[in-house]
Amino acid sequence: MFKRILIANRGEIALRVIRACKEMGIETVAIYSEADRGAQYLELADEAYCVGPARSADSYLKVDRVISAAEVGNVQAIHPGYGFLSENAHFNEICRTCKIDFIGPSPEAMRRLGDKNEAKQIARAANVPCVPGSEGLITDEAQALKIAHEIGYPVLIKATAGGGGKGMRVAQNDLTLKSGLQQAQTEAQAAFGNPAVYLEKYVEEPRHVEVQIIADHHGNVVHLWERDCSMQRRHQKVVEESPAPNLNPEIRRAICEAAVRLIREANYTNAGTVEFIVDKHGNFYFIEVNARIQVEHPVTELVTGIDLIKQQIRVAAGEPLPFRQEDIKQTGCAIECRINAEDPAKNFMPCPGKITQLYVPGGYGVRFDSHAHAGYTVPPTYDSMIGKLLVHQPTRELAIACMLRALDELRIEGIKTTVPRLKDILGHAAFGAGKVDTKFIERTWPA
Ligand code: MV4
Repeated sequence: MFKRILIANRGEIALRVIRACKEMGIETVAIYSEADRGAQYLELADEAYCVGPARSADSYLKVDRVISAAEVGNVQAIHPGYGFLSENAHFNEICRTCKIDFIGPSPEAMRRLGDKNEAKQIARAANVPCVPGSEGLITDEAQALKIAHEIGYPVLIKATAGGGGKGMRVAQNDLTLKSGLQQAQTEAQAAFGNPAVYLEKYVEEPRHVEVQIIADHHGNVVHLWERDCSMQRRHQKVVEESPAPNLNPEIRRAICEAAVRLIREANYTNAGTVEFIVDKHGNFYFIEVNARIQVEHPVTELVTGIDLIKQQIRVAAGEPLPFRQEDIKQTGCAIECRINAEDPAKNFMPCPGKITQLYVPGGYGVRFDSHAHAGYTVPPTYDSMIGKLLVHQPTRELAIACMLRALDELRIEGIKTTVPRLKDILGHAAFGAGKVDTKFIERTWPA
């Protein structure tokens, strides 16, 4: 087992990993930028190194500086968290070269699944349903038009190097397909250095259901059931929950088993999430794999009772998973609300600033994962999430009531937050009825 781990991240996920390490008797090395100097969570690490100025590109994304901190800190492994370098196969390779264990998949698996078109080929090989569309990449306009006529409009143009909704365009007819292709390829080249795109039938108002997976180095691959992440706004998740409400048990089992087949086919190890969309008829389609731990991982921890960060560390250290598929039960209902420093009255414009008062809710079944504290200044440089409020109760009705009580108890003074909108969502009849789809928020509260 590792003696010392560097956390190549910041904020609540850095604190989450530090906590897991401390409970495992593993020392921790944290890194921080000038913008995070003085943040209280850094004091919980055994050592902390400044890796540069506020701008991510000059600090958290600087591979040479992160590796230098790992060398100076004399660590055996690095936990990348989510975002930043967590899905950077080049960084993953550099860790391998420097004989520092990367707590995540191999560079090869990360690269294979990071190419969305290649990930679809792997899905097909694993007999996992994919959205009808182009067999591979689009090479010319005529081919695109032919496929669009076969599958029918609307179609989605997707960048193979994209993901998370980046580099996607909807085309309703031949004209917008031609212009959309041009724009998508130009954008993809600029954003990802790879213009390649593929086509899919556009599934209207889908639900977004993802399956948590963990795989060790001994051939064991298990799923930890699903999360429904349909409550999104501009591709940013707002509320996540498990189980997915109103999901037919046969579909639940089929989706989870398909995720396991795909991860096995991809020779993927450690924690990962297989993302699907589900249409209104209950058909599910593979979309992409997130080759990292995700913001919403605590939702799964609550319904399964498994500490995912500790399991990641154990898998990276070569240990076999301590459980089999039949041991993993989905118990009760967990809901997560992301708390962002944004102003709902100003179209969710980020509003960083100093938190003067923070009153954290508690009580039966309440968890608050956050690095924030009274006196903490939310920096403008990074994404606006300051914490996650979670509840876990025997039923969804009890979970919603508990979340509404906890949201009412949560006090964050000095900055604007998304708490008022979260109360609107959790209190909405459609949400209570589990009638959730990815357009719900934008449809119910148009910008
Ligand atoms: C789709 C889709 C509908 N049809 N693909 C791609 C990125 C991933 N995170 C979600 N993506 C989607 N892919 C097809 N063929 C719907 C989504 C999607 C979505 C799309 C637009 C706006 C918000 C969305 C939220 C979840 C899923």
